[in-house]
Amino acid sequence: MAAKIPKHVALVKEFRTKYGKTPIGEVTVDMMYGGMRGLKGLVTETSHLDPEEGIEFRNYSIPECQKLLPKAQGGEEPLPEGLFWLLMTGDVPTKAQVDSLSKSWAERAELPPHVVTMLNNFPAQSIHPMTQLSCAMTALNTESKFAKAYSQGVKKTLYWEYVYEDAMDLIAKLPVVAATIYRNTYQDGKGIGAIDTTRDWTANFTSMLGFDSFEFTELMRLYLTIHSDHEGGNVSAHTTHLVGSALSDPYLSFAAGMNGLAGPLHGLANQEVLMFLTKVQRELGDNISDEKLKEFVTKTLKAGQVIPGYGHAVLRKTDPRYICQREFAQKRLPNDPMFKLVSQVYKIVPPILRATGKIQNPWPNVDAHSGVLLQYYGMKEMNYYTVLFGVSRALGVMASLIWDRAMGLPIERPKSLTTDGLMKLAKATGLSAGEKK
Ligand code: CMX
Repeated sequence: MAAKIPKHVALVKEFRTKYGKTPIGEVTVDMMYGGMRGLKGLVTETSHLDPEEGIEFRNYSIPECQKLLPKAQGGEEPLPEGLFWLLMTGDVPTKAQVDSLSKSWAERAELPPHVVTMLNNFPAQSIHPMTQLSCAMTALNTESKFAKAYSQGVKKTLYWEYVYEDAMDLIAKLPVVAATIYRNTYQDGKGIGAIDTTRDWTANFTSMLGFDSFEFTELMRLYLTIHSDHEGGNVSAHTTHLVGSALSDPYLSFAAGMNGLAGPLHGLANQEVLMFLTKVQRELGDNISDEKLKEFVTKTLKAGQVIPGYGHAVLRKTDPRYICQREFAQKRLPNDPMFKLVSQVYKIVPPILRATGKIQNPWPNVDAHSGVLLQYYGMKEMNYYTVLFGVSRALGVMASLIWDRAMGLPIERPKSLTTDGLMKLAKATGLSAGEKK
């Protein structure tokens, strides 16, 4: 990083000097009222989302990452450590480089006592796991090396080094926080065990959760790799970036991003999908006919509800993150009744959504598949699923935050307008209800 950053900063400087005034696309009135959909207004170095091809991590697709990134001994899925290395540097790491990250994260994993006490004092059954996660990550900012260095007047060009240290600590501590939440909420709160510095990040996490099967750990390696980054405009990534631009430390920035991930239109959709599938099973029983499923989906839409796990603001085809989870299921649990239902939903839902004429993307996204895999391996607590998404998302948003500070990006502050001001700018005339005298 220390060698790459000055080169990239120099490249951007030259680019801005020569092309700084070049317009990139346009801003329409619809974009401003429509959640800024399609508006090109952010720089994110770590990944790019193509509407047709899906996510590319530093130009590598998911199948390429599955092939190229180092694996655990005896494993077939990529280690998330390798993905983090790739996001940070743009290089595919060696196994030795990945092992060094595993070791470093294991050594940094210990939580300060006040965070453990806080988590253990929560009435866990009545506070959503995502709320517990957000509170714990906020309280961890006592550990921020960046906040300390900033208060001591560190030079701007060195910010990234302290953000890097915080990012490494945060990623290391996150599975311990997440496993504590799981144990406190769904079990007796005991038995989380100690971190083993010879094991990888995911193996330590699944063992703290209490899931020791090799297959579940492999699933989690894949899961934690593919949920990490989805370029910069999604709610959790954009929020982390925005809050970080005020120089709030990485813990505060990440916690803010997690509050966004907790929304049902974003990360909470993985919980909602399993609830939807469970409701289908409860109401329609086993061996559901296509006709009955169609009726159920149509009824859900008529009631004004979304079909969770379907649709996307950028993607215009089946999410490759859905496809790789489907392939995992086809290989390991082809006869699972819930997987069969997920496959049937995949066949039935897109034509119905397309027929509404208003839904831009009728295809499934990442959240449509993850829950069925988790429940197969015994993790049936749906309210917890978004926490797993959050653990993975840390890899992407922290890598981006380091680059934000390395590039010296300023505080973010786009211009907003009132409708009145916007109408004047658009030279709007001939309006009836909205026209001003
Ligand atoms: N079910 C029902 N209606 C849907 C729909 C779905 N799955 N997806 C989109 N629509 C509706 C929208 O609500 C919108 O309706 P109104 O015009 O009445 O408000 C209309 O179709 C147009 O929406 P769009 O332009 O196709 O989609 P957006 O970019 O506005 O929204 C998303 C994208 C993901 C929020 C939306 O598809 C959705 O709500 N999906 C279900 C929730 C979900 O799976 N979220 C997870 C996304 C991935 C992630 O971030 O984790």
